[in-house]
Amino acid sequence: MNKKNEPFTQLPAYGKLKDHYVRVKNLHMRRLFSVDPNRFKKFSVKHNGLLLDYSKNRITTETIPLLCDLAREANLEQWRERMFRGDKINNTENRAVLHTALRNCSDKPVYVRNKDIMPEIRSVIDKMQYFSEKIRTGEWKGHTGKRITSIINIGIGGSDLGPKMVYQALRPYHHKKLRVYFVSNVDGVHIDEILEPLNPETTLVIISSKTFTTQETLSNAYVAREWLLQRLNDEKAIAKHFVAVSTNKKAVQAFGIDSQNMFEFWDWVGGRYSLWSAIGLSIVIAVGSDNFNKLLLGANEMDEHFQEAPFEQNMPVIMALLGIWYNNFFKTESHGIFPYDDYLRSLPMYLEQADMESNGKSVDRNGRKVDYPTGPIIWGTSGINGQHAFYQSLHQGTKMIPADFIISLKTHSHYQEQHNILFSNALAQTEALMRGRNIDETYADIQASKHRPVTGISKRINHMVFEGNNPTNTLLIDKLSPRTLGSLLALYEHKIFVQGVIWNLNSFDQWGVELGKQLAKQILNDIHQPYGTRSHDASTNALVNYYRDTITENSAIRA
Ligand code: G6Q
Repeated sequence: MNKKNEPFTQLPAYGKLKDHYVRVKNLHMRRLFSVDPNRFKKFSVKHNGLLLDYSKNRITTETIPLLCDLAREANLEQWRERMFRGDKINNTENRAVLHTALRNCSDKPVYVRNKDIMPEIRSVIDKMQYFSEKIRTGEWKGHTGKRITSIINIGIGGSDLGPKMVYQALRPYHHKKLRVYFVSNVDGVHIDEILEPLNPETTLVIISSKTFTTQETLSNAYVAREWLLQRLNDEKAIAKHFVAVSTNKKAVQAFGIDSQNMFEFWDWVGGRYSLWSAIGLSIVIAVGSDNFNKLLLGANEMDEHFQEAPFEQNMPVIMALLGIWYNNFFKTESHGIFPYDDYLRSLPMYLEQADMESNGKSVDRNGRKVDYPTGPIIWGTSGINGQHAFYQSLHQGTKMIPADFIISLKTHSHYQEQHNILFSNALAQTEALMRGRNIDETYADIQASKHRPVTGISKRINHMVFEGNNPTNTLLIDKLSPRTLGSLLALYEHKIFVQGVIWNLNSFDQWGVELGKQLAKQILNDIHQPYGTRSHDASTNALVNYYRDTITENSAIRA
């Protein structure tokens, strides 16, 4: 919110950006590069093992200062300060937003309700580390005296996507004798497939749920409990094979888990920002305390950069402002995330939640309907696979799709030439998206090609031309490690925060997921009734009844 509580579209900088947009919207980046050989130098920033090259964007030297003015007029500095110091900026839930405190590596206190929360945070981290070491060394034994070799994290949304993505990303740092599985879907085949090959005697189940009321998670947790008890035949086994991560002590106890085996976190940690908390327990078990601390450190270093660097050199601020530039001026609708690092293959899915659950909102923090586009559709997949799938549309479709290309400089694999191929492909894509290929170049390429078609070139030529001028950011990571990953994830978190401030949204609630949950309960109830339902619309009634009839028929056949 700015001082006069106006929408950001009323700010003076917005008006200037509108005029600026008219001047630059038709400029081609190919030309901008040809007239300014220093473009890379001007439009790139480096921090903590990350290099952001944003020169392949549709901007001139005027654009970034104007966008930074917009951020200043939207009071970004004040909002940033308010978040870090623990003000209740999640106004609809009356909560502070302090995932940054979870990775506070300094000795600065952080206050919530006049109490320094750092000692509590450190004590949970210590407890996680102590427990994880016992699992990693084999000191913790299962009910029958065997060491734990498999860990299942049962959780969904924020209690799944973050830990799963980090677990995959840090594969080279895994404990060699431990394997972590993630169950989220309430579709029984998910848990079935995971449990089937496992031995309950050597399996530890982590139930990760902030509220401990989530239907999918609890129902999977009961399936796992049943599976274990059927095989080990002793309620006492629960204590050795089940732990919980939650804010809800009572519900954890009601499930039968001793509070000694519960790892706590707090209402000021949003689900999708919680991998840094005890929700990261599966990560600590897999990669060890030192590596988890490095993950926190990397994030903390990005937090500091975000707080201290001038906007013009501030990585998350720049990425956020470029997003605003396309979303609100060019009116693009989506943003692609293309990691050219197989270990980051789940990053797009993680960011879909982080971004779209935070900023996919049409009412501002004061409850007023907004009249400007807010959060874009975030999507993507691992880059090289995408090239053979949907990149056609990026190059020659009718929609402009700004995108981030994320590439590691050094590989963890033994196959350097494979990495060279991967790297070349990533840069070839950003170059092609920026430059395109005009008609003369297309003719020349065809002439030079060994396999040139002898006849009919003129009929085909338009299909082979690329207009280019498609914007991309290139993010180079020195090497994917706990520390660089921490920085990368915090970078995106802050990007999302900055955009939320400018759009005047509360990025930390998620009311949009409630209605469906509520209706699902009603429909489940209808399915269990002995008669058909008439309480919904005609479509929903018919579909519910069709399903009900099918399962009733099936059970009659089975009986
Ligand atoms: C994230 C959301 C949501 C949440 C899940 C799981 O910000 O709040 O994705 O993480 O619904 O909730 P529980 O952890 O409470 O089971």
